Formats: sequence, structure tokens, C-alpha cells
Amino acid sequence: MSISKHRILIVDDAPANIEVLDHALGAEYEILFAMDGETALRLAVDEEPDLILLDVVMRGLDGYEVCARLKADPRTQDIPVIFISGLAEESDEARGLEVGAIDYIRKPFSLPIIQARVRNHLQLKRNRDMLERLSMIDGLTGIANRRRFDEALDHEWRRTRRQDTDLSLILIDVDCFKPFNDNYGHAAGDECLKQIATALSDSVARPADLVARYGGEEFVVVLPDTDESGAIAIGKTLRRTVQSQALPHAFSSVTSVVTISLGGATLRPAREVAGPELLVKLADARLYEAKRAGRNRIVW
Ligand code: GH3
Ligand code: MG
Ligand code: MG
Ligand code: MG
Repeated sequence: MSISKHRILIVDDAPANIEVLDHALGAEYEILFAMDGETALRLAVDEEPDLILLDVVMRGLDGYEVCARLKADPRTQDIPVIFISGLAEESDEARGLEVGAIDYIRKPFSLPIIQARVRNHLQLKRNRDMLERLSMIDGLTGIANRRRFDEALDHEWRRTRRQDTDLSLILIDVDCFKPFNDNYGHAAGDECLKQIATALSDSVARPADLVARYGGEEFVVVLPDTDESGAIAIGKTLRRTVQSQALPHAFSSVTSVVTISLGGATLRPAREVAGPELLVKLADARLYEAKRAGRNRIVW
């Protein structure tokens, strides 16, 4: 198994400093470097380094300004920044920490100390990233959870509104799941939900599409830049895919295998006064219609 090296961006206007740091860290990490603030900001966005070592006094943008901009940009705000500076006053260090750096190392620096601090901060970042990922995943099914859905819907609503495209959403509820649980047991119910989650995720193709567990035995699919006919086609595929998994359900009032009901809606956010909750509300009302009309169907 190959473990990819962490990337560190070194920003300093003195080539000699870059050389020393590269020498100290280059064996363990992939090193990128920039000799001015503008280049550093561009590389931070394009190359997504895991950590930035930042000089304070530079021509053009100084390190404080670079750090403040990194912290103000959602694309770069989570990258830890360590200042390495010749400015040794207490107030310089305080200012560095105020603009969002995680650490401040004074020049002349000790290489073993820099190596140790870099290692510690990378370890902390790894842990933070893992927690962040786990907090977005549903524990039972391994797909996105409600929290991730809420964030994605909000994000896609704003993006499709800016770009004046359609946003579609499908709410899904497993049919007759209470009798499934009551007769086959809760563990079998859990297993059934896992299989449905996998089937749904596997049937949705584009990277921007999101399948999430909405709650109990309910799932939700977000389809950005997808018009009504495209979204209905996807909904039909989802319904068919789950039925063709043929998970036995002898206690269903619909048929002898596990099925789902779907309610969907498409809106053009740029034309709406309301927010994304309208999309959920419409889909929910149509899901209710699908149930009332006999289940195992999609209503739009
Ligand atoms: P309908 O066709 O109208 O949707 O009927 P239903 O029986 O599916 O609806 P109801 O809402 O009455 O039942 C939902 C059931 O889903 C009840 C609940 O115990 C079960 N359930 C919710 N979350 C889980 C879970 O994580 N694991 C298991 N095994 N069961 C769950
Ligand atoms: Mg300098
Ligand atoms: Mg339900
Ligand atoms: Mg149900």
C-alpha cells in the first residue's frame, strides 16, 4: 500500500530560508514553495497543501495579510498555518496567532523543533479531518447522513441559484418496513436498510449527486443541474433497482419483495423567493401521495 506524502507549502522571499527548510522536511514531505504572497494564495487553492510555513516580512503582501486571506476563504481556511519569522516581539507573535496561525516560530529556528511541530500539527489535522468525515457519515449504512444532506442542499441551492439551473430532490421511504422489522427482526431490518442504501448509491452516477439517509427508513437524493424529466428518469431507475434486488418481504401489502415509494420535486432556485425547505416540502407531499396511491411508485 502506498501512503501519499503530506504536502507542505513553504512561503519565504529568501531562497536561503526555503533551501534550509526544504532540506529539513523534504525527505518526509512533498514540498511546494512560493516566494511571494500572491503565489502562495494561488498554490494554496490549486494544490491544497496540508500545512503552510509562512514568512512574515515579504515584499508585496506580508505574511499576516496572506494568513488572513487564507482564513477568510472557505477553500483554504482549514489549512494549518505556522509562521516562521524574524520578528521576535511578543506583539508580532500575538498578531500572527490572531490572524489565524496555529503556531509561531521565531528565527533563527531550530530544525528539530520545526520538524517536531510540523509533525504534531499534521497529526492533529489528520485527526480533525477524520472526525469531520465521520460526522458526515451515517453509522449504519455508511452513506451520507442528515447533516451532510442539510449542508449539501444548502450549498447546491445557492450554487444553482447563482448559475440559474434546476435543482431536483427525491424523498424515498421504504414500504411496509414496520411489518418487515416486526417479522424478520431488527437486525434483518438493519441489513435491509444497508442493502437499499448501497443500491441507491450505486444507481446515482454523477459526482455532484448525493444520496443520504434522511432518517429511520427514509432516504433522500439531491440532483443538481437536473431538470424534471431527467430526475424522474433517475427516480424510476431507483424504484426498479430496489425492487429487482428482490429482498424477500412476505409481510408487505405491496408485493413479496422490499419496495420503496418516492416523491420528487424540481425547482429553479433563481426563480424562488423561498429557500431549499420548499423543495423538501414538495417532495414530502408527493411521497405522501405515492403512499396513498398504493406504494412502490414515484409521484412528481
Ligand atoms: P409505509 O409503507 O407507510 O412507509 O409503512 P412503514 O411500515 O414503512 O412505516 P412506519 O413509519 O410505520 O415504520 C417505519 C419503521 O422503520 C418503524 C421503525 O422501527 C423502522 N426503523 C426506523 N429506523 C430503523 C433502523 O435504523 N433500523 C431498523 N431495523 N428499523 C428502523
Ligand atoms: Mg522575509
Ligand atoms: Mg417512514
Ligand atoms: Mg416506510
